[in-house]
Amino acid sequence: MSVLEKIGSKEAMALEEKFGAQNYHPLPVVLSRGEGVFVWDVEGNKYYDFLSAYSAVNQGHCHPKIIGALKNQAEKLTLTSRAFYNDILGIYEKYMTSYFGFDKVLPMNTGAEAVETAMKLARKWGYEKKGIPSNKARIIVCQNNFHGRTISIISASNDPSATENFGPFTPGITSIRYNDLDALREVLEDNNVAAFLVEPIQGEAGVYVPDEGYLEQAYALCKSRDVLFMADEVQTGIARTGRLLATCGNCSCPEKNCSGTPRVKPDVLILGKAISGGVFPVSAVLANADIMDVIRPGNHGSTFGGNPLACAVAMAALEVVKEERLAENAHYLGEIFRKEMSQLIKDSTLVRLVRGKGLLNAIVINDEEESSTAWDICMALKENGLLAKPTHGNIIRFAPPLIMTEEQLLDCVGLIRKTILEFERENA
Ligand code: IF1
Repeated sequence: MSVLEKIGSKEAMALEEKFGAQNYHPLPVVLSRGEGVFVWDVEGNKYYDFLSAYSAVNQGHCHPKIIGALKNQAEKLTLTSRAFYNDILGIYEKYMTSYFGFDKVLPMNTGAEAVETAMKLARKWGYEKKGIPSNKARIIVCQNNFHGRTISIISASNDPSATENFGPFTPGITSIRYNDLDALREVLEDNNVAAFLVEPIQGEAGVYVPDEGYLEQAYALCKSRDVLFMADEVQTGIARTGRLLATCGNCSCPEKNCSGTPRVKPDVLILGKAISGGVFPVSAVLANADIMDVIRPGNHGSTFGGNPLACAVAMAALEVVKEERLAENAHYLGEIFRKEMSQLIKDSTLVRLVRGKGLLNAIVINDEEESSTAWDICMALKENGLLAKPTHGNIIRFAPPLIMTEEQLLDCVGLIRKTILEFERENA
């Protein structure tokens, strides 16, 4: 069989079962094509993608501008390593720092690598700039966080499935309740705290939006204690929440509905996923010079970090965000989506609440976290032509590509409504 010979769903799943590490439990659908807000399975069935590869495909699948940039660069120079200069990294670094409003950027590949980079940066800054005694630096994180799956990052996790039998863990990481300023104030009493690492909205936890003012007051507390405020916007960034950034720092934001007053300008901004529109692994850590300059040659890096292909793809993907006004669209459609879901809550006993910002939303199902109801509903949604995935047994995340039209969104609302009400009747 030729390596690229077309295979059916059953065979594709069997191959993964037989030859792949079983580190995921995917919905039983085998995708072979994506375009815009749609994906097709190998049998040719068409679906709305309501997950967007966990907010990596904000610009829609296979966006022509991004694919064009990929093809063009791929025919010139894909990778030099950082042993040599090349003609696109400096241009990219200037583009990124101007786009997000920081002095410096450290390019990496995955979100987890960017988070690890930020943690290393914070520790080094803590020792060399804040004067924390050697090996005493602490990083504060929030319970129910998701920052990736490396050993140091899961050392900050309280999710047993992420931590069980992966010890011993990296020391110097303390977890506090999310959205709890008293807990943060208390832990910052320790002068050895170098940084506070936080998701502006906790995605995996179930799209938890903190109280209005939490981020701003947390930022103020950090500044009062000379602690770096590090925003993990791997999932909430790149227009997903209806602003270019959920922290919405004083960046060169294109959106017009912004009040213009920067809510929080992180000391360290962590980006990934949709920086590349889902076309290539690209992540980045941005900070001003007084922080980033603690990193010197030999301290950090990666073979592919900032490679020419990543630079070309990322600049095209970020241009799309501005040109197609994705932040404004996410803001506008998000309001409609939550309003429609609120109506569904009134008409259904199965859906308890809806929460989110922009087009990062979740519905909470009226069942136990350990139940399979959310999964079962996602299976029914799949049969009705919409792909979504539960984050927990009773929470379904809805995150379509930000290029969606109002007509398509309302079509999806209709599919979700139809599926939920049918599911309710069949399981009454
Ligand atoms: C999986 C979750 C989402 C992230 C934030 C860093 C990373 C992620 C806020 C690491 C990655 C992905 C990982 C992916 C599923 C997805 C996910 F369910 F795992 F938690 F989106 F919520 N910070 N999130 O959300 O970035 O190294 O993956 O590039 O591992 O299953 P990465």
